[in-house]
Amino acid sequence: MLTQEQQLLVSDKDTLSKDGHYDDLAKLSFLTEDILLEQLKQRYEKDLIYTYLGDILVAVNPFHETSLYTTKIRDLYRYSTDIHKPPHVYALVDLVYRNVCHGIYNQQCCVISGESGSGKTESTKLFLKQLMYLCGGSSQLEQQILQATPLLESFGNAQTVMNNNSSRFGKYIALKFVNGKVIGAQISDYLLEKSRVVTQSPGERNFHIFCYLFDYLPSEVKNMLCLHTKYDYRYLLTSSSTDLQHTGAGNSLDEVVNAMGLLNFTDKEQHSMFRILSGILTIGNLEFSTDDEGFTRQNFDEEKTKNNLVIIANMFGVNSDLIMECLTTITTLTRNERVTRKFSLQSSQDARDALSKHLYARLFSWLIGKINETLNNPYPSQEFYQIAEIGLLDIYGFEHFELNSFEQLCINLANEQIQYFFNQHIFRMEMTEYESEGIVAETLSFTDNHSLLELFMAKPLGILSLLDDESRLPKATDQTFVEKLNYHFGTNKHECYSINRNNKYSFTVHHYAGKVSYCALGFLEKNRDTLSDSVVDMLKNSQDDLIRLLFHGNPSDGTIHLNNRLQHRTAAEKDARNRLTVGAQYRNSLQVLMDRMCASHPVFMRCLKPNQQKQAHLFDATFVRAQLRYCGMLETTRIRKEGYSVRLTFEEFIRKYGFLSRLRSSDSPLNTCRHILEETKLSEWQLGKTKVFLKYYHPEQLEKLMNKYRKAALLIQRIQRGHTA
Ligand code: AD9
Ligand code: MG
Repeated sequence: MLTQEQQLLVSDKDTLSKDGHYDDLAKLSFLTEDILLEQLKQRYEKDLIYTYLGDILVAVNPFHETSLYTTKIRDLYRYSTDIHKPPHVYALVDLVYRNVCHGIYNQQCCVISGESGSGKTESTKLFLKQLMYLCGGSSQLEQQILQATPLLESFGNAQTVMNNNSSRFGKYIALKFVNGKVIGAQISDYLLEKSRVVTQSPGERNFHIFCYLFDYLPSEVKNMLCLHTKYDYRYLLTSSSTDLQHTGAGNSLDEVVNAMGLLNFTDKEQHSMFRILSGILTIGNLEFSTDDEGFTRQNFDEEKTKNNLVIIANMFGVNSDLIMECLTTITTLTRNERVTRKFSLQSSQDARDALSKHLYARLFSWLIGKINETLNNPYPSQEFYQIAEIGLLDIYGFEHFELNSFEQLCINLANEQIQYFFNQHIFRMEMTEYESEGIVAETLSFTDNHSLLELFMAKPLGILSLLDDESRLPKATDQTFVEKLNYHFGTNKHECYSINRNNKYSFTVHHYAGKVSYCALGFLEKNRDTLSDSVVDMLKNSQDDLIRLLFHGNPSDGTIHLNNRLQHRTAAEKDARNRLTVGAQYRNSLQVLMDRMCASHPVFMRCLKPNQQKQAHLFDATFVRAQLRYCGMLETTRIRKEGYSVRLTFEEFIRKYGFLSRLRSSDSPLNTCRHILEETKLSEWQLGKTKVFLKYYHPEQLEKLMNKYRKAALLIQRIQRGHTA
């Protein structure tokens, strides 16, 4: 039997590979869901995890190390013009990179989708690494771009029941190129699941970085940070799971510290970061007790609590009495009179956890801003250089747990947006264009999720808007929010919504990937996401430069910079943004992402999860079938097979491929295109009113012809020069 590497190295001239499996399922003459599933299964069993559905790449997570990424294979997909190379993520990289080098598309994006644990982040890493390899692989900037990943993963990923290294934030990496060389990168992040800092569901963990502190820090540094063992911290044990053994997912602290060094984080900044992390863990251990009236006691008698308070004060660079005051009382200014009220036990616990979540989220945001500062090389004006961009989208996958909260709602909304974008591209835009250009093609139905997006996004009657309304009303509760949703969307008023009659806090949304019941407890608070003024003031005046900066205080020296986003935001913008709820900010950031993607030429990669047990060599056909179904994979394959996914205006086509034929100026653009196409001897193209319609495999064939013509032209030139010399 051939090894995986050999299987790939055997370049076949047919899409039917040596073992009788199809590399491109759009080439099958007869296609049903069963055939699609069976082909994927047979390939998966041979570790052929990649398959084409036309120009869409499907990857089935192998859940084990494979030999698919050796240097030999990396080289095989380097500047490859062979259209019959077996499917691979590297083939996708080669394609987008060639598009950059040949100036074919100036803005492209690679959209990697799939449910949680299906392999999006791993694919993104493989993509990025190969892309850097193609453009040189040795410059400092290329290394810095690659190093951003372990750093972000350590702060933004965590173990969930679906994935041991689950992304708890979304990211879009935009890479900029000039003449095939990478000249800079920018990372945009989407809603970090900060509630994980203070609580985790059963079987889940806090962000990796907290565990790394204990697994990898030398004991003298741990002593300096007043850290004990990981079993001593409530924030690490909230999931009732006491198993905090390293799962091998993610990276090591050494890698993270290395990455920080390479990305220009100073020692002082790194030290501050560790102190903040230690302070967050310790504040989680603060226990409160109540006085006779049921209010939180301001005096901590217990020795342990006193000690913790001293550690927190030390780590955060603030006064310990002030911390106590902030977490046990609230002072308001009414008619020029300061009124201080005592907190209930619950309010104190909430204030403590809010502080931890905000501090961590701001630290994460600063981290990204700082990375962006390093990766965003100033470059001479665009007027002189053609800058091309490749965007890479890696968001959190669709989630459906036993208990789904506000975070799952946001995560699933992002996945709905991506599915909508996919549908728009693959189906709707294609069909609209056939119609207007008078092209004959088979019409295909697909599951449109537009109505679901409306359910979430509509103003004023959408889930997010109603949540905002409730968040503004002082008397509103999570229950009144669900009542409003039930009133507006329940009892068959909206096809994607149903009421849960046995639970007043619960409602069900019919997502493209299945029904999800959300528990609205905590929705209003998570959406408001407020932090008391007194806590902000305290941290603004911290002795620690980094903390002061995170809360927009004044930095005392130049080593800790404001991140880009903060720097460039005017004071007015800052105020406006500060007032926006989490839902509203998220909606806006998704809109910006969509606009950006719509302006790009997209390539799609669909990751499939073979089983729910995260196991190697196990293909659960029912589970995979469900994924194929909700992603519309069968319809996608059909439209790739029947449709014309490449559409170029006559002018674009002539500009790109005019070289392939002798052009006559008297011909109309339409006739010129016809002339070129006839000369190439390609089949199955169509000409519309203003555009050439090509099959997904035509550009590769045309490029191959172009290469042949270029070589011939060079040869003729050389011969002519030889004659004249
Ligand atoms: V989530 O939405 O962020 O929760 P992802 O990103 O889709 O999810 P991830 O890439 O993290 O999933 O993959 C999950 C695990 O599958 C990884 O930690 C690897 O152990 C495993 N995996 C994924 N892709 C590959 C691969 N190409 N080769 C080997 C893989 N293992
Ligand atoms: Mg991920």
